[in-house]
Amino acid sequence: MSQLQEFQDCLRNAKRIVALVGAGLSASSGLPTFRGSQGLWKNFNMIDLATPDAFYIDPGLVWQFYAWRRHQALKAQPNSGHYALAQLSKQTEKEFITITQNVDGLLTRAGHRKSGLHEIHGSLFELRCTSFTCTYIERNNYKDPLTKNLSDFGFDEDDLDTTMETLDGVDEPTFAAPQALLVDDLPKCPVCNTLMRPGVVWFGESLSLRTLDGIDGFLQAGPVDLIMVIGTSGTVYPANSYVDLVRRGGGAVAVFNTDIESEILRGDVANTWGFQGDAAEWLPKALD
Ligand code: BJW
Ligand code: ZN
Repeated sequence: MSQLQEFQDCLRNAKRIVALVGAGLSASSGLPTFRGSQGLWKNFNMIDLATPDAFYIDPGLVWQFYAWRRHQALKAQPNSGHYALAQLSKQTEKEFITITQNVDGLLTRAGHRKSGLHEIHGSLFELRCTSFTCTYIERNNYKDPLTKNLSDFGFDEDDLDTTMETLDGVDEPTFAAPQALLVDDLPKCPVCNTLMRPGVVWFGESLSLRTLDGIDGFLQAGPVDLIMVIGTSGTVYPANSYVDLVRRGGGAVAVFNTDIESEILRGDVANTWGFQGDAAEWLPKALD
């Protein structure tokens, strides 16, 4: 039996399924990943910008980066991988959740069932007040640009010099030269006029307890038969911990990644499959 047939057999019989999703799922929608050869923004390592320290030191730089990311995400379209997961989320005979590390909103736009979608690193379209005494949160804010001064991303979008070549030759956008912005140029809380921040989870920050509880609730309700690990390097905790958790409980693991040299697949592990290539191409085939 081929790997794909084995996987599809497992999927057919599986009652409880988890998809763990990372940036690779949105790569073919034109959104760059974080790590690896295509994971670097021009002049900036984006991992350095995804920290509370970076925001504290230069909120203008970090806000331009996230304004640019929001703009890219809004321009992007969900791909067939997003749609395949959205379809699975609507199958009533399966219990299925997606744990996505992506903040781009593309699974929601593909029609993924809301109750089974856990955005553990937050959303580009959520804004939070930075005042310790104010709890103001704005959800589903799709305004673009957010402020007058967050409209210029420092490059001409049509200028191909500001793009990188992806593996399949499609030009990928890069965040280029930011301008110096003051706090007054950035989004302010409508309640207390304090600086707002992107509603994403940066390194060293706690994840939303509500989101974690939702995931734990599913994991504790019964053994998971299958976890699909899609387009993630699996380097970030706690997202990566779910794979071992499912495996220890006897669940099967299927990895969809362009780079299949993953720890998860080391050794001859039973009920573990690796599908190398674009997740957007594999998922519709595999979940068919
Ligand atoms: C394709 C493809 C295609 C390409 N098809 N595949 C030591 C010091 C300090 C902290 C720590 C430490 N050790 C551990 C920690 C904890 C830390 C952590 O994990 N650090 C590690 C890096 C070591 N974690 C945290 O700080 C987390 N908080 C925390 O632990 O709090 C304590 C706590 C835990 C639990 C409960 C309560 C409290 C927070 C982590 C937040 C991560 N935030 C970011 C930014 C989000 C906002 C934004 O988007 O800007 O999340 S960082 C970044 O990495 C982003 C991503 O979601 C995340 C994961 O990246 P992902 O998605 O895997 O992308 P890549 O680029 O890494 O991989 C892409 C993959 O796709 C590759 O494998 C490609 O091959 C593949 N690919 N094209 C299929 N077409
Ligand atoms: Zn406020």
